[in-house]
Amino acid sequence: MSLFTKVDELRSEFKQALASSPALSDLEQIRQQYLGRKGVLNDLFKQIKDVEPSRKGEFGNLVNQLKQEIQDGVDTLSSKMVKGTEASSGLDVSLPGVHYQRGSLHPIEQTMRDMKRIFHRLGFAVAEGPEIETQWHNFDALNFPPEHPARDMQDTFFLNNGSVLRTHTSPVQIRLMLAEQPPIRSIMPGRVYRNEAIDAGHYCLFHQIEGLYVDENVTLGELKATLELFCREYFGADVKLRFRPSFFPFTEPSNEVDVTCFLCRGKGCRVCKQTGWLEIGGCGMVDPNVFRSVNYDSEKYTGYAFGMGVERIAMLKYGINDIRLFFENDVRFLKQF
Ligand code: FA5
Repeated sequence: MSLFTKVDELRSEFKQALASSPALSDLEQIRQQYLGRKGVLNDLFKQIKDVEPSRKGEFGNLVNQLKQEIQDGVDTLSSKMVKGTEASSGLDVSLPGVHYQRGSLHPIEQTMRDMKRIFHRLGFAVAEGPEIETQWHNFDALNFPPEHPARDMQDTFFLNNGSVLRTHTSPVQIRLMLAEQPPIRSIMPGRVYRNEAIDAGHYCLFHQIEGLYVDENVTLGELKATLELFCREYFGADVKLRFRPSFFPFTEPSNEVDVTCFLCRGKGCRVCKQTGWLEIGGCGMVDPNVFRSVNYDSEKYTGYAFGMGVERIAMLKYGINDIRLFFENDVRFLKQF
């Protein structure tokens, strides 16, 4: 290959090297490879002695021209890259500052706080209990018979040592009554777990707020009045409540509490399955068997209890039609609260 062809070849090699988006450190290597003391251009200059005398001048000019092209190419690209680095690392002090987004409370935490605030005004203290519970607190002391379906593996997460992830906040009632004597007027907020199929209205973990009032002569009327007051405060004065007869082993009589559907305002729609009502929780008068398991005198004391699903209440309040949104933590959802 003639030395003249070699110059052309080096030029196109260099252009390819520049076009391959080298990093800043690679660019320095390219400069050394071509322009360094032991670089290819110095080699070419040394070979000028092998060119026939009449073309020595022409060859020298060609190599000098290539040297300049290489110098310019490396300089231009490296200055572009340095500028880019400065901008991305915020070195340009004339640019406006970066604004950080501030976090906010999760809608479930907000709902719990709003609910607690209302119950606080109604005279309720706050108590808490563990999320890993003994079967005695979660079931036996609450009058669940041994063969009750809620104890089934299908509904309850069992741990290897025989404890359970609490399936409701009602075991905190037991802990509270074992620790204190009546009168008791307390709410018990917390996370609960159920081994159930997940859908728009059900999740395997959710939050409840339990309520318990025990004293002499506590009546079902007081229970209804308390829940009505709470719902009016929380949902607004026009909300309607419905108490449906139901069954819980730990209350007698027992009711399920429904409020008017947030979407159709009671007319009937897809969300409320055309009933106009949505269930928010269960309630009832404490069963005397529960008083017996905590050594309370069931002849002397009566009491009411309720347990509400916090996610369901938040869904009603904010018109959310899928419980899973609370657990996905998509910022586009969370920042609306
Ligand atoms: C109970 O858990 C009773 N411990 C409530 C109670 C307390 C009754 C005190 C009487 C006295 P229930 O299984 O119905 O009841 O659950 C109560 C509320 O939790 C439901 O009304 C609903 O709002 C919510 N809930 C139940 N299962 C789920 C679930 N898988 N996902 C989200 N919320 C749920």
